[in-house]
Amino acid sequence: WQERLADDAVLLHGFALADQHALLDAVERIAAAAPFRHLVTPGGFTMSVAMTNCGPLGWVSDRRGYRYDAADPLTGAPWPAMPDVLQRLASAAAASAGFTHFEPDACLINRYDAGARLSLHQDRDERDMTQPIVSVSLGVPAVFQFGGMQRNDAKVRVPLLHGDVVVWGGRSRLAYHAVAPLKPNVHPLTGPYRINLTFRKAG
Ligand code: MD3
Ligand code: FE
Repeated sequence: WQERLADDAVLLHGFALADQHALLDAVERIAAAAPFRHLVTPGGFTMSVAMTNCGPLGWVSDRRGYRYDAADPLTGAPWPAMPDVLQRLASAAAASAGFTHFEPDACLINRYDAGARLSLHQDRDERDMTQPIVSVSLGVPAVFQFGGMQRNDAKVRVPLLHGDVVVWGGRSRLAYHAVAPLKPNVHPLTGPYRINLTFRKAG
């Protein structure tokens, strides 16, 4: 079922369950070509979340800043192609939340192990803020913290479970958000990990 989290933010419970095996197979193949790595922030901190990407553009961070790049800085090669199953799931989820014709050109894959977290931030490296973001959660559950347009606004805690999909657009597109430190846990399909796929139209 669908749950409204905020203006233009919708949680689609279990939306990815029918594709769970295909999605995790795809993540494994992508990571074989573009391995998970811990990026460094412009401030010099190493992120606790391990990341890779697929699709025409990948999100990267280093001492010079955050940006989207067509090449994997680790190998110099283009990011692996976005598998059809991922592309179709993202478009279907967006459409189901009212955003038609969503064609992502970037899929950031975040891998959390116990203790890994994402501190409070906005997603503002994309060109067209009228395009939504679709996020797919797989494996170990996490607590997502959803705030407002200002860093200090109150936050709502939203548990995100295996198979959940969230679509953020419109008035929620620039909301602050974070992921609380992952509790040690095991999932039958991912072991100790939480995998999050974040689909964006970046270019
Ligand atoms: C709310 N990832 O990679 S996706 C990120 O679970 C990121 O790995 C989280 O935030 C994760 O930037 C959550 C959910 C998400 C993404 C974009 C948003 C929530 C958002 C943009 C606006 C508001
Ligand atoms: Fe984000």
